[in-house]
Amino acid sequence: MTVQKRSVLTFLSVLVLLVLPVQAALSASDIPAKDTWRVTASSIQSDEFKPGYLADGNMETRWSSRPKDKEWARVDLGKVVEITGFTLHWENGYASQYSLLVSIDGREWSTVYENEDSDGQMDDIYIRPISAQYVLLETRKRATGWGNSLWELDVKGTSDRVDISVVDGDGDHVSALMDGRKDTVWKSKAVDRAELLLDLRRSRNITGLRIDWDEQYAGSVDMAISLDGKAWKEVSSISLPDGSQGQSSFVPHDASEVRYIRLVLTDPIKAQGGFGIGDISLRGPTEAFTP
Ligand SMILES: [Ca+2]
Repeated sequence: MTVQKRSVLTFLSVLVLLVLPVQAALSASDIPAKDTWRVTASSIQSDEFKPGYLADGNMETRWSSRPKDKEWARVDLGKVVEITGFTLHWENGYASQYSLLVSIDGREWSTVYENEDSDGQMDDIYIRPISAQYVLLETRKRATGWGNSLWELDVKGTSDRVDISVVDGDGDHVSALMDGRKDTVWKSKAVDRAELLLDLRRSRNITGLRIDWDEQYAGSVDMAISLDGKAWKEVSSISLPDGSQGQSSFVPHDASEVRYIRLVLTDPIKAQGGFGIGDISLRGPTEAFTP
């Protein structure tokens, strides 16, 4: 090979190295269509409950593992994308304890979400955005004697992310409000009233939300919803019982299409004021509002 050819090749390979990450970054915002995913699982209950049925877009087909606690299902999305969350549509045979892990290469995994007390139905999960190609659901404990069974698993991309802003009360770590973790906490300033605004960025059928409190819970929570961010409808108002530190609150409303959610926190439990929230998660129309 001549020096000239080699330098052209070197130039080309440098060019490829420069161009590839840009392409990856551009394509990272979309989650590939489900019919291109490859789904595998630790086991099936029978041929009627194949792994692929948890990602066929059909809510009448499902994957079910054999009736054991520690089972798994793995999705290969086909390329590296930015993942911002998941929606798990459980069948009655759900896992009350499970973890979600992601990986770039299918070998090294990072745990991005852990649930110790799922109530089944739909788990709508938001995480700190992370690049990955593979998603792994690891079940740890079943809620029933049946296998672990999912009607459908959705993976959220950048366009599904919820924008949260603190209108009143300010405070640090706003991103901790919806990162799927209770141990990362948003704390407001020492105020008697805080106001949070959630923009779901498209209208969704939401029936309320769950708030996982830090030590400084709010004695009262008011919730309003809007489709356009201008016309608001007050839909829910709850009072928290004494001793709600570290507990979860459910703020329900009648099912309706929602894009914006406004939460107003008042009655701080401490004289100096201030509120703390570990996580906020959304509830869908099939959810039963029992803690
Ligand atoms: Ca299905």
